[in-house]
Amino acid sequence: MDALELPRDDGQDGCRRLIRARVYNFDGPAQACRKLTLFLVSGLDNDLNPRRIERYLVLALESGAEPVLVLNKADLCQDLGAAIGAARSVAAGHPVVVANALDGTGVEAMREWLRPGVTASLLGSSGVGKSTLLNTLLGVERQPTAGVREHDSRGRHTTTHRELFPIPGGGLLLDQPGLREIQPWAEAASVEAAFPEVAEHAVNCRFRDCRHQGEPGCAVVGAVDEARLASYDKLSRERDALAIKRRDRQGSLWVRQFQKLHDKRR
Ligand SMILES: Nc1nc2c(ncn2[C@@H]2O[C@H](COP(=O)(O)OP(=O)(O)OP(=O)(O)O)[C@@H](O)[C@H]2O)c(=O)[nH]1
Ligand SMILES: [Mg+2]
Ligand SMILES: [Zn+2]
Repeated sequence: MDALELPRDDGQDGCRRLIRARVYNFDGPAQACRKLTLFLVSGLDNDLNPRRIERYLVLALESGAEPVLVLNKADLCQDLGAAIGAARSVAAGHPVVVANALDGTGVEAMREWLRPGVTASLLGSSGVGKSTLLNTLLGVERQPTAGVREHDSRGRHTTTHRELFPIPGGGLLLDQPGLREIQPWAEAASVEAAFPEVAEHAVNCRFRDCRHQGEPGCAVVGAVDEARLASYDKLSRERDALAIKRRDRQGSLWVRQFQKLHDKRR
């Protein structure tokens, strides 16, 4: 039996003491019942970067979490339709939420995923508004926030440590420092999952091991958006290169820590 102090995730104040019985079956410890959600936050005060979103998506899928794309700072966006279209085109079918953390517009939609039993995390570059989103969800200014640099909208790395907050109404939400740069280290499946249209067309390639780089009878080149295919190729190469290196980059470290945190709480 283990005892853990957990912040409540059912919207009530205070802590609860969770007495957890380890249940073993023939395959080892019983499977987790907590759900992991990753809010991949971008700021619309800058051009949306589809290549960065693809990386975040691979990272999320690698961690086993359910990804939700959050396009924050909707109030600063000139062409919301175009931004949403750009996000959808790289979202691989995962949900896209448009938000304004300052006035709360769209933030309510995030509660859809913040329910008892869910551990969620905010992930994104510095200055995209992760802590502001958290404060709005909490209804109090718990985390400090700071203005971005005017000329390029970059953040100031205001949040410096990870902290998990119970959200009124349910769920635990992790606020954390902005990622400086992430490297995919991913398993094959995560890159494939972030680019479903590649696999969809690849079944029609003449050669089973087609790399979609000009081989005859390739069904992917021409059918898949060129920039997407280039990104798929780049991420796949990075994955292959990293697979033989030590996996201690920021990204993989982060995933391990998130998983550890998650494991502790189930
Ligand atoms: N106009 C507008 N500004 C926003 C919005 N959300 C956040 N901001 C502002 O953006 C700046 C950065 O917000 P933070 O919440 O500190 O960003 P962060 O992602 O937590 O940044 P780090 O902690 O450095 O990783 C602050 O000045 C916020 O007030 C929004 O929806 N609209
Ligand atoms: Mg912050
Ligand atoms: Zn091919």
